[in-house]
Amino acid sequence: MDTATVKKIAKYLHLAELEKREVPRITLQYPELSVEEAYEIQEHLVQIKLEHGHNIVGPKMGLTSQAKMKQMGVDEPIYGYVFDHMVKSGQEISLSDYIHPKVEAEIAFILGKDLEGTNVTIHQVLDATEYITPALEIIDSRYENFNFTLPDVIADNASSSGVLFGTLLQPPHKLELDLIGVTLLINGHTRDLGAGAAVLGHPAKSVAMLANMLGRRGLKLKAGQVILTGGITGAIQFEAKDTVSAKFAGIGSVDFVVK
Ligand code: OOG
Ligand code: MG
Repeated sequence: MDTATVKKIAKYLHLAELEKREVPRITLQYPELSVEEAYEIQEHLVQIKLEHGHNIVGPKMGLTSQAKMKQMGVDEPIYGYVFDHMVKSGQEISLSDYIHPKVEAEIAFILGKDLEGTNVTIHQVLDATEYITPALEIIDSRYENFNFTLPDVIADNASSSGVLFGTLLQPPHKLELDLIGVTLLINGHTRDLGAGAAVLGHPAKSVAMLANMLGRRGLKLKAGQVILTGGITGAIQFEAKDTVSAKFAGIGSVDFVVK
């Protein structure tokens, strides 16, 4: 795929995000699109967002649990980027800011040191992690009916759209992150549940895999970045007036109300 086409597709996806409009997935027109080319499109999309004055909060992992892979029909973890404009600080979100949003409960890592290379281990991740905190990620695929193949979703920055963090920050050392239970509730009703181990056996493994995927592209995880490790449960659609909460054992909760 030539650079002009890569750039054209990145612009197409950026415009869909800006205009909050669902668009046909790109593999309908480019059925041969490879994972490698999809990451090139994603890099251009990231570049466009940087040129628009947005800053990267951190890369994120996606499709790291069986629940998510089964739900989306994709069987490989991917990464994308969370930007500062996606982080919601209040407890209210507006449905009109999204196309067809869904929410997922995740464990986020805040790095105190860089992580670089292609053989980064769980131990190195835990050593480099300053804090962990609970998060609710709002994903909003730019594709019609939230329907995509692996290259489509990679090019679309892994459906990244919004994130809310918990208020409690804890160093990871005293916690058993794989054993942290989480329930995802809408209007007080449990809609899904799981534990940290749903994410590749241990959420730190997701960060290690991310570091190694970036390492293969000559990139690294940087101190200060906040990393989402991937939805523990399936993603749940919400409606106006819903109250959405994720309750995590021992690390706090995250809530928002939909306007
Ligand atoms: C892709 C984004 C996946 C996660 O946590 O699994 C993701 C999608 O499902 O639309 O963020
Ligand atoms: Mg996610």
